[in-house]
Amino acid sequence: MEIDTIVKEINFWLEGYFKNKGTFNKKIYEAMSYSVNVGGKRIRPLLLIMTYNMYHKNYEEVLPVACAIEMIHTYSLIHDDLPCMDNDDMRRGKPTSHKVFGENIAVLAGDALLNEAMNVILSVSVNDRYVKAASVIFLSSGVEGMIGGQVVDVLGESKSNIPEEELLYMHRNKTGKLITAPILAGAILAGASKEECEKLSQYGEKLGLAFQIKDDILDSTGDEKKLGKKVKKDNAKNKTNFVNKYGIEKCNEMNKRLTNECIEILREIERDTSNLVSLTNFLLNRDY
Ligand code: GRG
Repeated sequence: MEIDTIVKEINFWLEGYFKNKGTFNKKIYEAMSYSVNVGGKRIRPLLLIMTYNMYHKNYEEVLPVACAIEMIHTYSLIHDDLPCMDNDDMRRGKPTSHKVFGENIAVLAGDALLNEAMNVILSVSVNDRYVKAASVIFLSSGVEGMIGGQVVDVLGESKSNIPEEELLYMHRNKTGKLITAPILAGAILAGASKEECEKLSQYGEKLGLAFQIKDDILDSTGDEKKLGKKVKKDNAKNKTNFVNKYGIEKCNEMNKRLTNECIEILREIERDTSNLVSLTNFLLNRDY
């Protein structure tokens, strides 16, 4: 399985999805497509496909579900960039949705992507596994997941040093849940055993935390052009993150330790986990 080939297939599906859609409402498809197709590493759909592919070769069957998660992720980025949230001008190397389409259309484009993700998943759901996978995905992006974490993030803006427990809650939910969800959904869709699902969930939780720590490291030391977004935002807002709480060195150590633990868990699964191992290592070493 070539990672580049899958990314191309994901991009092809996502580009095709919005083509020739709409009448008087055409603008909303344009805005949705703009943010989805302007770039992005496609980590979440890749995680779903790679997990599913450990069990079955025909990953094309679950490609729409994988792409639906990318729609949910993109909705969260559009809303996160709004003036009432982080107020960012650049995302994925291009002007943010509200800069291009205005705030009203950007809000609607985010809402519409979440809604469309549900439509996509429902339209391909042929058995109980899809219902279970959908439940994982929508619980993870909701109040007990991504939105819950974002609430703590927003409320934390006025506090300069939030306790470790709250910081972990914030990141496990805001970022971590939407990293674990595609892994678990991929396993459920593939019919993985309960034990394998448990192991893959543990892997996802550690990967999600490592992903956020790396995100904080890149926010502190990364290159704005490579990242395609503004850096050092947390310090400007006096917001607690892993780097300003523990320092770069400790964060690098934590990141390496979590990555090794992720790989250990993958080794305990008696399947070909080599693609997930490669992706895990890529996420540790990435500079964008
Ligand atoms: C519902 C009003 C309302 C707002 C929702 C839920 C939410 C706002 C925001 C979620 C917070 C958020 C943006 C989390 C994502 C954190 C993160 C590390 C994003 C970057 O992900 P990458 O690196 O980005 O995978 P690319 O661009 O590569 O896909």
